[in-house]
Amino acid sequence: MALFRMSLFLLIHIVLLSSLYFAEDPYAFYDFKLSYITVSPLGVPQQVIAVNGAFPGPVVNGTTNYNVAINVHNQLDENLLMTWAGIQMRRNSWQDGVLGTNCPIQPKKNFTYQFQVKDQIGSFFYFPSLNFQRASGGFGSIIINNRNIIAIPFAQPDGDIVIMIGDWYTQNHTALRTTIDSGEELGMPDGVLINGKGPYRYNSTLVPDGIEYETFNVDPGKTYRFRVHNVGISTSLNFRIQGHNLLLVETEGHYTTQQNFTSFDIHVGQSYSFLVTMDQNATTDYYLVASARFVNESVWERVTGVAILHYSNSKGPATGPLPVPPTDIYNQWSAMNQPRAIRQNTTASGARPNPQGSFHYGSINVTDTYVLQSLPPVRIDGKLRATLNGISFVNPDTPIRLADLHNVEGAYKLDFPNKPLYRTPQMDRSVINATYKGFIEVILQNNDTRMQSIHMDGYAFFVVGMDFGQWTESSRNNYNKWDAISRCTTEVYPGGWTAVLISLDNVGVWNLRVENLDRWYLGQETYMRIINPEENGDTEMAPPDNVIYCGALQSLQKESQSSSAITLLLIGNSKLFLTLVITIIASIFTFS
Ligand SMILES: *[C@@H]1O[C@H](CO)[C@@H](O)[C@H](O)[C@H]1NC(C)=O
Ligand SMILES: *[C@@H]1O[C@H](CO)[C@@H](O)[C@H](O)[C@H]1NC(C)=O
Ligand SMILES: *[C@@H]1O[C@H](CO)[C@@H](O)[C@H](O)[C@H]1NC(C)=O
Ligand SMILES: *[C@@H]1O[C@H](CO)[C@@H](O)[C@H](O)[C@H]1NC(C)=O
Ligand SMILES: *[C@@H]1O[C@H](CO)[C@@H](O)[C@H](O)[C@H]1NC(C)=O
Ligand SMILES: *[C@@H]1O[C@H](CO)[C@@H](O)[C@H](O)[C@H]1NC(C)=O
Ligand SMILES: *[C@@H]1O[C@H](CO)[C@@H](O)[C@H](O)[C@H]1NC(C)=O
Ligand SMILES: *[C@@H]1O[C@H](CO)[C@@H](O)[C@H](O)[C@H]1NC(C)=O
Ligand SMILES: *[C@@H]1O[C@H](CO)[C@@H](O)[C@H](O)[C@H]1NC(C)=O
Ligand SMILES: *[C@@H]1O[C@H](CO)[C@@H](O)[C@H](O)[C@H]1NC(C)=O
Ligand SMILES: CC(=O)N[C@H]1CO[C@H](CO)[C@@H](O)[C@@H]1O
Repeated sequence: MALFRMSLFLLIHIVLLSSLYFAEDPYAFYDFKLSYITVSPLGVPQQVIAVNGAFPGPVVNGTTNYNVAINVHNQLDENLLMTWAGIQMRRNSWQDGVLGTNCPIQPKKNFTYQFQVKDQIGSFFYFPSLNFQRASGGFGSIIINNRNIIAIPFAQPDGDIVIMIGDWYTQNHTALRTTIDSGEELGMPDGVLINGKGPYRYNSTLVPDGIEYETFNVDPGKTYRFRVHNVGISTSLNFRIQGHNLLLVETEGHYTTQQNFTSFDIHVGQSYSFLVTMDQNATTDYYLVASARFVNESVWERVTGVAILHYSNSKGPATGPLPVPPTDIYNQWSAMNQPRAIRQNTTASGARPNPQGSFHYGSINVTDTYVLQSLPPVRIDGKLRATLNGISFVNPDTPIRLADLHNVEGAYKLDFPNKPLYRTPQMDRSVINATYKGFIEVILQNNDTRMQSIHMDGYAFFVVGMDFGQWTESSRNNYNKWDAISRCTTEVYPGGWTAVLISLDNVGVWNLRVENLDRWYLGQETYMRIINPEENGDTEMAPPDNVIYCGALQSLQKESQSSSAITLLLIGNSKLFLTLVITIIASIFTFS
């Protein structure tokens, strides 16, 4: 007994010691319960998806290289997957939370996501990826702070303020799905929410009484970092704060050259950090506005989110008209100057101590070019579908990498065309056969009539060019080969193109999608399968112990999945596990 107690004591001691030993990569644990709650953000009661009872959900806040474990409990009435957009999940597409790589978490079940935010910093957000659920909520912010040893390229702000903006319907995601399934467009949203709340009543005709709005409390003279995310369905939003400049400093994991803007366009799925200095005289509060962009604003007037910036020395409420939006909507060339002006600060350090510009992407030879063209939705087999290169993606029943590992034949096809084929559009399980360690150029050609955001999981890409018209080989002459921003979600103007360069160094299967929810739902996505032909057990992680099986592999699914806190801690940390085993064995020998 004494011996047993002694070893137990030792064991506990060793666990503590080991966790100290691995202190440079600490763990952060979260428990997320996704459930419906009833709220009335626009004055109409509706069921929204809350995380731990909150809408929007809690912030996931860590530091470069943290190991994050998030136990997601599905208390909804339909399948769920959570995706952590922009987190690169290095070698670990098992945790990506999209249908091509993960089996869904069924109602009443849970799944613990475990990943390391390796070599990353910046502002991102998570959301449920299935069934149009993001239209009902379930989203929240992800912050990855710099390690203490790496200075941020600006003075430490006096506070960190998260702002989630997005278009919103008073109908829930199941009702919106029904509309889309019937082949109709969703039409104009009912409003814009800011942090889950409706507009401040800046105009008594436009905004009904009794709507709860968001207030940001600040102190005069201080500078805050505003992290702004467009978590909406499909509307590009113009973000602005009355009387205040927005100093752009970061987007989706890279520090930008610092520039002031009076307003900034944020497209669906994008994240930005701005520094805002409270340098006004506070004779009143100030409006913070997110309004629909590239639409007829007199028709879309109600699609405007309004919150309040309240100085602690404010002398009264905000009054009068909202700050005016950009007046260039019918001159898109001028609007495109803004995204083109987003440059990477090449001398600033990011997640690593070396300068962000030390990866000289401009001098690397391109190995493959893919032209991905999107067209307006078309009918395929009687159903409205959206396509990329004429293919409307159908999710495999068995996730791609699981199918590979278990030799499931025909789960998907590796035949996604590398340019538009102009053949009859079709629905298919076609995936891009990409080459590991390739350096590829992807041309996103938007031949649809609406602004699109294109996102790729597992990667950040360099946005080297953007223009109107058709991309041609000579478009390459104007690429930014020096300080293009590296990010994970780029806008593609209607009737225009965006060119990105991607270094394919992250093994796995990664979703490439249109972030606009309606088009994504209709099939405007595919995957890139990037596999090391000389896989030696190092370039890709093995599936986690708690992997969920479905489709052709359904029979492998264990009924109950239980694991103690310690095994949880050990999954994915073989070094720690080894240390433990060795010490236990050693202690047995020492004491017997
Ligand atoms: C969504 O709305 C529909 C129609 O209004 C309603 O029948 C359904 O119960 C709602 N679903 C959820 C999950 O709130
Ligand atoms: C995130 O964590 C950092 C340090 O751990 C803390 O300074 C910061 O206030 C936190 N931010 C939020 C939004 O919780
Ligand atoms: C489900 O949650 C329990 C704890 O509540 C945990 O022990 C178990 O590992 C989780 N299941 C999965 C598949 O992650
Ligand atoms: C409120 O909005 C309506 C509709 O756009 C407009 O006619 C009216 O002038 C606005 N009222 C004020 C006080 O600005
Ligand atoms: C941005 O504007 C602020 C005033 O709001 C000013 O103090 C600052 O110098 C400007 N910064 C740059 C880089 O233009
Ligand atoms: C405060 O600033 C506003 C806007 O710049 C200006 O119109 C007003 O006159 C100022 N008030 C005082 C008391 O300085
Ligand atoms: C915006 O819509 C209004 C109302 O339908 C219309 O009168 C106006 O001409 C439109 N503006 C433009 C620039 O198309
Ligand atoms: C770039 O980052 C450096 C820190 O390395 C900073 O001193 C400089 O002001 C930044 N430049 C711009 C234009 O933002
Ligand atoms: C890139 O391509 C050029 C021309 O094809 C060739 O001369 C050069 O050696 C290549 N550079 C590298 C790094 O492979
Ligand atoms: C995928 O590409 C590799 C070369 O990168 C090639 O060897 C393989 O045959 C391709 N697979 C298919 C199914 O086209
Ligand atoms: C919206 C858009 O870009 N439409 C273009 C699609 O492509 C055809 C021909 O390739 C053009 O004529 C359209 O203007």
